[in-house]
Amino acid sequence: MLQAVKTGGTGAERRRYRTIWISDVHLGTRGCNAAMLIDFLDRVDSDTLYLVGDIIDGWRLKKRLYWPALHNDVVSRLMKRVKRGTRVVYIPGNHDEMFRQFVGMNFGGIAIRRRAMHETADGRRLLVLHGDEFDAITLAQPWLAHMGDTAYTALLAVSHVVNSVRRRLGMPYWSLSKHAKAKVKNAVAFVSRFEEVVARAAGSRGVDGVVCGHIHTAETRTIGDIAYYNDGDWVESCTALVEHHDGQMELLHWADEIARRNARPRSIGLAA
Ligand SMILES: [Mn+2]
Repeated sequence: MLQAVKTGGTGAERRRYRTIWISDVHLGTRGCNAAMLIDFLDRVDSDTLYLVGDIIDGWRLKKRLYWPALHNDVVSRLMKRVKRGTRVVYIPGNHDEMFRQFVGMNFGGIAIRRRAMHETADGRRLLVLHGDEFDAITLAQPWLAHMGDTAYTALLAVSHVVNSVRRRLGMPYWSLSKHAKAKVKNAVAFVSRFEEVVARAAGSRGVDGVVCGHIHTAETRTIGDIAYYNDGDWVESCTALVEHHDGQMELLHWADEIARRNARPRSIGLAA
């Protein structure tokens, strides 16, 4: 059940979960939806927070330094969480693989691990990993890597413009890549193949389920007898996976949450 606690800064009620998983934030890139992630972090809390990889985009930062103040705000909110007593586990992905050299260490209260075993409140064992370890097996890069960095950046730029117009019109956030992905048959095939490969690997380790990220496609489904969870990303879909205090899992679509919060009748005067 949800418990709410008063927070100091905003005075807003923070929804409290047992566990939160987020990944694929890509701090250091224009694609990162830092504002929406900050909104999320200011409204939810948890006993444990897993950062499931690609939090900082070291690949892109190497090419060109892009680090707006909002990206610092994300980092400082994460550090504040550690200070408040949240257990934070950071599992570096392929874009932040520079942190993999610190696996096994603890930095400022953040445990850096290659993978983790999470036990849910209802006693299920979940393997937590980023997911890029399966790129070789799935014999395909994620659809976004496949279409190329430049094309993806262009797609995000278009999405950014579309969404700033929509925001001005009071319309909810719209994910371009979500629609593009659904229309590309290869992408759909890749995603389901990735999900099956990850679930099979988890099954061979004798766990009840797996939590990953990497392919920017949020999902909760059962494959065979394995629970497959993908927490999505904060570039396009803006999703998080949460565990309630009774062990029930849920995917939060934060753009939808914001839309519900801001729900108001569309003004009649708007041009069609
Ligand atoms: Mn990745």
